[in-house]
Amino acid sequence: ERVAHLLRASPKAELHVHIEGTLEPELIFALAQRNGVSLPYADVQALRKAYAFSDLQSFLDLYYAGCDVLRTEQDFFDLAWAYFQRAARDHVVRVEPFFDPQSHTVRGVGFEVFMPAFIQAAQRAQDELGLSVGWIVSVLRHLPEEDALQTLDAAQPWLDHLIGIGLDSSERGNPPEKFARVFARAREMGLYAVAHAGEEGPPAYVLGALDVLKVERIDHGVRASEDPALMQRLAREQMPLTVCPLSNVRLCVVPDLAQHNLPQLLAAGLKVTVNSDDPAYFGGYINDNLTELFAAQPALGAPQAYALLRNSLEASFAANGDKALWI
Ligand code: ES4
Ligand code: ZN
Repeated sequence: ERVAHLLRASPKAELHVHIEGTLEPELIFALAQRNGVSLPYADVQALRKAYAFSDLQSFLDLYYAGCDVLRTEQDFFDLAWAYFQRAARDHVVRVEPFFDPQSHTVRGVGFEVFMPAFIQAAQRAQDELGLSVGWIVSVLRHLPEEDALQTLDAAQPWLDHLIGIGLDSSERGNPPEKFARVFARAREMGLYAVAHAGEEGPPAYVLGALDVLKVERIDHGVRASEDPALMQRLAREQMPLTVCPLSNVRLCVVPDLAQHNLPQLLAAGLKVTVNSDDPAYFGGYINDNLTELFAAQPALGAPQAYALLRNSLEASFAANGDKALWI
């Protein structure tokens, strides 16, 4: 209980959250009404009931369908501002949200619609909530590399407002190597690099993200525990892992929180962080992820709580001066 309070009340960074994954069913219905979009669900409860996933793809199908109600600059502002207010309540001081441009450009909604909204919401978060924001433009790995290169081109005018490049969507069959050119160009543009790897995919995908994409964080990475040599390397390099416990349970990556391998990853000396991924779909924001995990795992106590919170701030891409303020 004492540790749970420490976890909830302490300043922390959220390093793995998809802004489209913070779209709550209530907002889906409100935006559908505002935009004259019809939904194949009777009400909010019916939609929530559909959030029963068997794997990553079964989730992604609903996640991309949910995006369809996002049409105007106001929609994207409302989405991001609602999330920032929610994050501030969990004492998040720094957030590095992903956004998936291709889930919008495919519907004819371009950077000129969502970027001004994201920039304004971030500015307001800084001014009114003291919440620091760094946007990560994420490309969809189930689509061709050429599409990702075009997405990077479209992002170029907004570079001042971006901190990194990410890689998400269907992992199996879409190894990191497919995006070598995209990540090389993003690096030339001055972006930090992260990639989802070792969520559903094998440890080899974590290696590919490190060696070919040259990422500075691994998103998920929980399957690294299947490869002892990789574990030793991740520990030696202090490579941050942005682990999302409730996501892993909801997507059947692990059977339940009690069997999550996060304590073993921490004990092996890896730089682990706890994050919320798609909180509107997975049943909890960052403090829910922390407190539910600790409640389910007797091996987690105050030392682990302190390590996870400090890791989150250290692994952020915030300027060193900002980090010095928090750590
Ligand atoms: C995602 Cl949990 C997860 N994995 C991969 N791609 C994603 N995009 C949004 N959530
Ligand atoms: Zn994710």
